[in-house]
Amino acid sequence: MKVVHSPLHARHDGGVELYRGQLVPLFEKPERAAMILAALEAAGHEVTPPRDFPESRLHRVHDAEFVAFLRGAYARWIAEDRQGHLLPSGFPARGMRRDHRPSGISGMLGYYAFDASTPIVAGTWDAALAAARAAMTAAALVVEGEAAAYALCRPPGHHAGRSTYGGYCYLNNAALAAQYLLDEGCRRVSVIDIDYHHGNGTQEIFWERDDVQFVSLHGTPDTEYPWFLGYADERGEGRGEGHTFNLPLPAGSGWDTYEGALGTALDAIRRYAPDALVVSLGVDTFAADPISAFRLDVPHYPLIGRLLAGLGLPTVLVQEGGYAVAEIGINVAGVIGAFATRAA
Ligand code: Q9C
Ligand code: ZN
Repeated sequence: MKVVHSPLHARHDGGVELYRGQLVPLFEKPERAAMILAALEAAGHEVTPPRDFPESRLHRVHDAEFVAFLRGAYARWIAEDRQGHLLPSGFPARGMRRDHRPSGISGMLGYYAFDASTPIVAGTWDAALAAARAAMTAAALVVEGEAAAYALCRPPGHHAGRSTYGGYCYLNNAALAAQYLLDEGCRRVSVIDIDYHHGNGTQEIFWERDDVQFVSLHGTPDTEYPWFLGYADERGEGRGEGHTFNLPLPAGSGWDTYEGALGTALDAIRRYAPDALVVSLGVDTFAADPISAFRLDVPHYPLIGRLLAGLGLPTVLVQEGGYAVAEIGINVAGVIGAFATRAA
């Protein structure tokens, strides 16, 4: 399978996150992409760089002022004489104003961010843009006739909304890929999100749309990040009603529970009958993941790849989470290798 990847991801490095009361080095680190790339190259997959795209492609999914904020945030921060990484320290909660965007950088951070685990450092914009381009390039390859393509995105994207960032995500790579497929001729696209965490950003972006189905399998937000979206009673609104489908599972779930839920998700996609599929591929469902609590093991990832390929759809796979760095390569390569074999 063609793998789209840019070394620019490595510019997003050196950040810290607020985790259980401590500032700790970001779990979402450059070694993740290096391990995935090494495993895919060893398995013989062809690696290709992202293409360039006009900025207007980003605005199909994201608010233009939000994109401009992300691009300029670090320079603003330095200009206001602050140092190091940008992390927000205050948010507009219930009873406060959400309609006014403060002009100072600290207020702006709280306005656009929804957590304190997503730092902006000097190279964050370059890396986020390269990841978005990788996802759109993988979509372009599928439009041009590839059965499937994989975008090795870092930073990930599924928590980023139309004008919000968080959960290690800045631009929503999977949403950009789905929108690209629609803009280039697909009538309906399904997004299946199998990252451990609910893809709140992708859900929000397509909430009122009937040309995108969003199906997600994840740790229940009642105890798991991102806590405030991803419940089973969220089903979309307006034209989008019935096109969002959440399958929250208890922390501690193993393969038996997971396989059943994945089957239910795949049945829903078959009923929607899309022209193409986007997979938000997180492997933080792995038992040894340091921030997640499902119990999947190495042999389960090829099974997931086979089941996804069994839909028989043109497919763009987009990397999301996965923080057990030692096994991230073998687990991603397990999905991609099995998918490529089954789809061929
Ligand atoms: N106690 C992705 O996998 N911190 N993002 C969670 C839990 C943020 C995960 C803290 C986790 C974000 C793409
Ligand atoms: Zn995740």
